Amino acid sequence: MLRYLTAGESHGKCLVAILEGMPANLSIDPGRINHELKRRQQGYGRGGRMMIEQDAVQILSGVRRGKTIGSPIALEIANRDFSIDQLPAVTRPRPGHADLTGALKYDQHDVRSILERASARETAARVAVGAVARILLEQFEIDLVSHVVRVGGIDAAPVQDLDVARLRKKVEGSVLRCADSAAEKKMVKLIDAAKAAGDTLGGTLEVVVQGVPPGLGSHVHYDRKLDARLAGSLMSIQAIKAVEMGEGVRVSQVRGSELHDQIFYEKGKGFYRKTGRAGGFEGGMTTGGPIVLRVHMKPLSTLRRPLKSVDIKTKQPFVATVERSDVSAVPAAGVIAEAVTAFEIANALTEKFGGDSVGEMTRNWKQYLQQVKKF
Ligand code: EPS
Repeated sequence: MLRYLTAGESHGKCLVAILEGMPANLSIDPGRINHELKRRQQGYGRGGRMMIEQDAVQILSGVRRGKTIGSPIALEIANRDFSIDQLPAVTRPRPGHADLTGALKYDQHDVRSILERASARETAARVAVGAVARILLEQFEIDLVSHVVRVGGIDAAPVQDLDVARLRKKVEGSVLRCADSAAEKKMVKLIDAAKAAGDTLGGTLEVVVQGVPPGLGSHVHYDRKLDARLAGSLMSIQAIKAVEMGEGVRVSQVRGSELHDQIFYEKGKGFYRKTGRAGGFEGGMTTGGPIVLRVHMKPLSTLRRPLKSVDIKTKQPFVATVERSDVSAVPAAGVIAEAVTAFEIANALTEKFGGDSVGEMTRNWKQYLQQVKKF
């Protein structure tokens, strides 16, 4: 079983993560982790902070001569903007942020003590963990990518081809990680307009995973259902308000005959489906088909346009002051969603195939694929 913890504040010294349960003998290239960290820093609509930070990982433990040894892996990412002790106290909570509720709960009269940890900066640590999980997934021929399907009110044309390598080619060079270049141009304009108005924008992203064998997760108990674990993890990403799998919320609008993916069989090919409306899950287990997750992000809550709030010290209403912030971070949320998805799938793989060494896992994986093929 895999587990991890993160620590660190947005303007603290660094972010750290401890990842426990990774099998031994996995080659870890720090460059691979840094590649993911860099992807998270990109995307049209980000603010001044991303010009300051150049996220890079230090592996502090758990890796010897480039390979995991089964012990906890400690990862550190330094903050260039390490200024937490110099920054002024904050008494003006932003609607939509953790500010007010966190201050009430932890009895903090300087909201900075809340917002520093609530900040989405923490996701750099999660992306580092996800990058290690991804390296494990690669051993088992599992690949994944995210792409943006909506910013504000603008929708991209639905993607028909779910091949991850082809989708990656389409979105990786794009400023919004969007496969529909005409829609992307409109999204960029919308972000510019929101920026000019001192406002912010949310959006929707999709994560597509391919190569996952059938039977990860389990129907037998609520806390072993992989779709539920994934939904919880994705929902825990800052600013995410809804998560869908496959047809998602549309399942409540159609008849069963229009929804369920019918089952076919061919000798040599085995069991297969012609549709993927379940999003890759039945009974909380992977079906073996592509996993499609749709994640909805609210507009960021740090905006220059005044929203009504009350100073916690004076109890007087105030009008927000100008603050450095992103306008939109939907592409970054996609990279973070990939990371938490990679972690959950890697965790389910270690549960199914054993998590002590890569060799042991590989043997069990190959035998299981044979079992499924012969079934
Ligand atoms: C964030 C506010 C901004 C973002 C930050 C998340 O930071 P700052 O207050 O320093 O300008 O840039 O995101 C990151 C630092 C990051 O690495 O993603 C917030 O309030 O959540």
